Amino acid sequence: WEWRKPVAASRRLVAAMATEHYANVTIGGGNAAGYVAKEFVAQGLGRGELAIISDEGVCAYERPALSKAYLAGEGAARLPGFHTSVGGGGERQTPEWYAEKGITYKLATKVEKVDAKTKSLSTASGNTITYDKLIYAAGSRPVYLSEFKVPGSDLQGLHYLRNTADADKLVQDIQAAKASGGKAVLVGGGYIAMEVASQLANNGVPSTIVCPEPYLLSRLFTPKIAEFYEKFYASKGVHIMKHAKATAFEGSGKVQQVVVSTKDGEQKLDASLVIVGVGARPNVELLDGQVEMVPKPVGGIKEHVTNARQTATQAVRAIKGKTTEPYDYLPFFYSRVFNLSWQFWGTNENAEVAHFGDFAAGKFGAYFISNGKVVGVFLESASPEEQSAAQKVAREQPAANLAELESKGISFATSR
Ligand code: NAD
Ligand code: ISD
Repeated sequence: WEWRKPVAASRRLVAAMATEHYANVTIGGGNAAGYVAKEFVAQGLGRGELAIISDEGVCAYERPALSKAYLAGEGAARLPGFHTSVGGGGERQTPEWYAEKGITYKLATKVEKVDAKTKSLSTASGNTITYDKLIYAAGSRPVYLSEFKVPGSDLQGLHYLRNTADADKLVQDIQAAKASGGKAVLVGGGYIAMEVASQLANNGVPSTIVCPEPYLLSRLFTPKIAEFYEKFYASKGVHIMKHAKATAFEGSGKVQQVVVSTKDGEQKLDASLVIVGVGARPNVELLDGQVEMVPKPVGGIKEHVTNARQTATQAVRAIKGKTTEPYDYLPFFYSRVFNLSWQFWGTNENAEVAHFGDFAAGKFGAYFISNGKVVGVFLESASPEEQSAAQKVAREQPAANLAELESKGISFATSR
């Protein structure tokens, strides 16, 4: 027995050393984490009172840049330029910023288990961390085509885009395609496909969007709005295949061709790189069975970059006892492609649409009406004043009818 004692004692010592405690812990190092830190600092934070645990290798950054300015070729955005909270008009929170504020930022650290009852979590490297308050901000991951067993979906040259590591690999392949005259295929007809296709065109790489729906971004655009963007993309040399599905990827080791099936049959597209944007899944498994979730198939917590920023602020205010108000969020979406820029506030669910403006000149919009009220507004190429007026309309939901909205156009919002 004698020889065992020191071993047991040293095990206890190691266990004691590996357990850390923080008043506040944030799991996830995405947009929300950066804004959590910002709000804690604004509300007053003692040294050592906050730890952020992230499996990414860099401190929180403005994720929207990855499908936009990060891919721009010359003058592209790079860290530390777009660390949070520059997108929300705040300071650039570099690693030094967190150190100065006394915030522990654990990079490249994967949380493997959370026990909400005992308020503790364990990391892949075997450390245990306990907390008083936990902010769960683990974000999403891409939907992978391997989940659907699409043949060839494990070939090199297939890209997903969620973090800087993904974006760096994509930039390398874009540069290689540029140098060798390669072509790209985009699988999916949503945000990633549209934003990345515009950057490929800016880089001089020809591309084809393989869109399963009858028109682009069909969960938000109307057919008339989509038509404008589709014509614009065509004028920039982006080919769009609709009602089309990528059914296989071919090549030896690296992708060379994409098999696409449409209602007219099957064809093969040459591709030296493929970008897959077929949706995202929330990373909620760590809390499975421990908290209430949005029912499936949506699952998890609805997320958008503005929502991530605002929920972060709300969570910190609630922790600090500064608010008991329920969270009030007006859904907002936006995109920037080529020299275009659109915004949408509110909802488009089960709504009738009043289009307005000059589609030929590229300055237009749409009101979405449900039960006699304006519930959503879409604008392309709008001034900041027009944008604030549209946002106010979507929030206040005034009564209106289609004919009035079509004839008044943007002045319905700006003259209120
Ligand atoms: P998305 O939901 O915008 O588009 C998904 C597209 O993939 C749709 O056309 C869909 O029909 C298609 N699709 C779905 N399953 C498929 C399958 N098995 N095979 C082929 N196509 C399939 O998703 P995304 O473009 O991948 O973007 C992912 C997420 O990234 C978005 O949900 C959003 O949160 C975020 N994002 C947002 C912006 C923005 O707001 N401007 C920009 C980039 C990314
Ligand atoms: O507006 C955006 C954008 O461009 C994104 O990539 O929201 C997303 C965020 O990253 C949230 O997913």
